[in-house]
Amino acid sequence: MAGNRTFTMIKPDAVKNGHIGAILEKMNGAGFRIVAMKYTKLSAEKAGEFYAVHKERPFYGELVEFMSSGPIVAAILEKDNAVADFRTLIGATNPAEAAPGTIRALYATSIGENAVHGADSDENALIEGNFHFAGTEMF
Ligand code: FUP
Repeated sequence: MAGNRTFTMIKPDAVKNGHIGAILEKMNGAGFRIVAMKYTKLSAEKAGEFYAVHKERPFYGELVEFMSSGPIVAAILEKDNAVADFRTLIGATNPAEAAPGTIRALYATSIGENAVHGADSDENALIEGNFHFAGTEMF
């Protein structure tokens, strides 16, 4: 059975470009409830740890540099079928391929600076949520 929580980050490009409010509105409008949220910044070390699964990929260095380049919004969101529905809402990794109206189609600038993160499985949603919010009160 699909779980009801996912994990997201509004990435440094979208924060810098002033899209936090619009993106949160899209999430709320699609029926996601905020369980936990914070405005924070990843160190290069923490960003590297978060994306460790991509360590061998050619874009890893740039990804870590970008994700630690400025503040982000990290959040745990709740909705039926959260992981799959959220990935539909954000659109394809490459904004050029993202469906019209999706968050990445609207706000991402490139495949590397693609506005938002969405967990890709229930298991990773839990791991990533704990990465940012272990010990934090959830609502
Ligand atoms: P997604 O699950 O859609 O976030 O995509 P991936 O897990 O495949 O990639 C994670 C992040 O790596 C992307 F958000 C951006 C970066 N990336 C690149 O910079 N270049 C690529 O070719 C693929 C991913």
